[in-house]
Amino acid sequence: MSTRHPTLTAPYAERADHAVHPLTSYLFRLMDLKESNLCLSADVQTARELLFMADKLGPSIVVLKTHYDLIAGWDYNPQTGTGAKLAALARKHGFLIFEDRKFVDIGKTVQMQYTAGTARIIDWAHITNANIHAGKDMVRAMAEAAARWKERIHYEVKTSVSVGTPVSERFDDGEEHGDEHSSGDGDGRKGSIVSITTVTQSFEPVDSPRLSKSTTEGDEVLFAGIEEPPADRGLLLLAQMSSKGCLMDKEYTQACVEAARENRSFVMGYVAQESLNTAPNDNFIHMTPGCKLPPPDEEENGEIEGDGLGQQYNTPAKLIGVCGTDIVIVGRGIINNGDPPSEAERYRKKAWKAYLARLE
Ligand code: 6AU
Repeated sequence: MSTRHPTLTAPYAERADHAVHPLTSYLFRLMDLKESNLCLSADVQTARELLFMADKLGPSIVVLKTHYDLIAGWDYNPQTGTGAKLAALARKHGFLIFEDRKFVDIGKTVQMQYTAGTARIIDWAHITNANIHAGKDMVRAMAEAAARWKERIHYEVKTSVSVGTPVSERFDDGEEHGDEHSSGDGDGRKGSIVSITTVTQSFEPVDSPRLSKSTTEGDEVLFAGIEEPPADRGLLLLAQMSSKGCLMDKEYTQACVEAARENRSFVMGYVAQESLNTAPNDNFIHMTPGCKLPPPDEEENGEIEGDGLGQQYNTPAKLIGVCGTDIVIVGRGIINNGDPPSEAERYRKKAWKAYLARLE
């Protein structure tokens, strides 16, 4: 780890001023405002539970991480579905949505997976992540797709369709209607009914970065104290993993650092186990999973047991204070607790305390 890089002792509010990526800058400001450097990994089983957790734990977190593909009952409707509902809760409580999709493929494929298909991830997730084993070009491909998306959503397409559907009486009443809907040849035979369809499309500038003005419950409730996030999308590079025996070596991690520096307007930072800011002007944000606290009555500095399936855990104090991460990602440590909102608050306080201690 690079000790004493300036970002390790700079307050988040100050780092917001120097961040290249608008969403990173926004996130640092949000962290400062909410006094939270906690990301909830909402790995629950149903869309209902996901939205419940987002609503109840929203006040304690700055990022909510999803794996949309493990959620049963995910509704793909872009206007009223699960993504749109999550986005409404994000606006209500002030958090960003991070879809932990770990994209890895050739550039063209990831562009399509990111912006289209079933889930249309880019529409509702402010942040996503990528494993760059396929090569750095894939990051550029995603950046280009995100830039095109931003350009497109600046205009919301309003389409109204009016169809002149013939009413049944006109077929059945045996009368001729000498209007534009009927074409009779005047020989007494029944005229055929011509339906007129009018499609009007208008482009309206979207002032707010939200994509869809859905009527989702709570949509109009906005978190106070900060404006809505910018319409930019951001990427985190999966530079190191928390799992035992992870095959990502130093060379791979270094390639992530290079890819991040080459794509500063799209790459916000890393999912990593330690701070990777080493160059003087590096100000990337770091998010770290594999985080757990011992029960409240136990010694905090002891070893934390893994999950038996390869996951390894460290405390917020170690990850933030020693390893230099910015945001801790916590899943089962919170959601498996009997009282998730209180447990989220316990994690938020511990993680924030570790950050304040790092500044000293
Ligand atoms: O707190 P947990 O162990 O219940 O959940 C950790 C979450 C899971 C993992 O898919 C994810 O964090 N994760 C990641 C991410 C965020 O990319 C990388 C990693 O190295 N380890 C890890 O656990 O949703």
